[in-house]
Amino acid sequence: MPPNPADLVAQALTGNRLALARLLTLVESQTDSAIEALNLIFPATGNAHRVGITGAPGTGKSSLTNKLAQTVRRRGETAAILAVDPSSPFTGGAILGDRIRMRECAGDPGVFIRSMASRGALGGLSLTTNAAAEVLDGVGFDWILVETVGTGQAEVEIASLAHTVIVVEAPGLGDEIQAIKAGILEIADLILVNKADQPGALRTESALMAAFHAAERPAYRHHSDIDQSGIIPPTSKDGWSIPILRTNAIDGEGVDAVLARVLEHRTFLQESGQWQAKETQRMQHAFEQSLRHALYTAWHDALPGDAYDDLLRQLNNRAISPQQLARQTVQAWLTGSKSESNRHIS
Ligand SMILES: Nc1nc2c(ncn2[C@@H]2O[C@H](COP(=O)(O)OP(=O)(O)OP(=O)(O)O)[C@@H](O)[C@H]2O)c(=O)[nH]1
Ligand SMILES: [Mg+2]
Repeated sequence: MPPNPADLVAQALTGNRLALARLLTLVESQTDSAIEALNLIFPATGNAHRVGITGAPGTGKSSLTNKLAQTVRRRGETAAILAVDPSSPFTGGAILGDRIRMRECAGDPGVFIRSMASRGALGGLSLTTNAAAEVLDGVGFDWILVETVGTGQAEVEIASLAHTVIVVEAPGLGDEIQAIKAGILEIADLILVNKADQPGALRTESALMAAFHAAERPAYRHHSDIDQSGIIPPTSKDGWSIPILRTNAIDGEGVDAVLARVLEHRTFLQESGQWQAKETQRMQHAFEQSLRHALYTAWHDALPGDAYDDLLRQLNNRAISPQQLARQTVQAWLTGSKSESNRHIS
């Protein structure tokens, strides 16, 4: 028998981890029960700090996330980790690997780890990831750490559901320039040069700094931009100075400093009003995505038998363009539902 959403939510809210796992599976399904569950948990949300951790494959995102969760635990707070898209072709079989790398957190009830295979999910990555984050927020986790592999659309979507985005770079992958090209740095609130113990870490750091400053401040940069120590101040984003930090995710060196900066970023967002703006934006995004999905489903479900095939046939015959067909379809639908509601009134 399918689980009752209200029971699952009630059990998950008491800290029942099995119920939480089942609730997450339910909300990923985007069924009516999923919507009911999300609606029940929604009033309890809005307290977690959502942190996106993204970067090229193999830069150390999972190892860092694990260390960050431990640092959070030492503050007496709880963390939920969402490892998104571990089924990516770039990281085949990574679920097992992630479990192993995150085993240091295993057995700690203050850390919850969930892998999400989002590929092919209806409405894309952000709809299901946001739903899962809502549940984890609602059941009371202080931190939600979302790991995504930065290989395409995913890392841009992460910016829409995280308060703070950490971009992880590492030496020796030759992707510094690629990352910059792909625009991944544009979404960064913090940049980490991980694997600081490896040769080339300093070079990666300078390459990042140089690229950053070349992009933002062209040739007319003044000497006063360079402070006493000769270090170029980090680039800013809406008034926030983006720090570039070195970390070692194996022994945890530098991770305390990362969390300190993330906390500073939280304060910055709250004091500047951007925290609330991000919340509003995220909810609007979720609403609009859900609305598109609901409208499409309602329209599609109301179609008689082979009406959809007829539409496709018109396209195949080039009798009508896809754009015009969409317009006419909506107009016909609206007219149809108007006359239907009139019928109810009369
Ligand atoms: N030397 C060194 N190795 C590291 C460091 N951080 C991670 N590694 C190693 O790098 C490899 C990849 O680490 P992961 O944490 O799985 O990296 P990831 O970015 O999550 O990888 P994907 O999820 O597959 O994209 C593992 O073998 C780690 O042990 C570091 O700071 N120093
Ligand atoms: Mg990983």
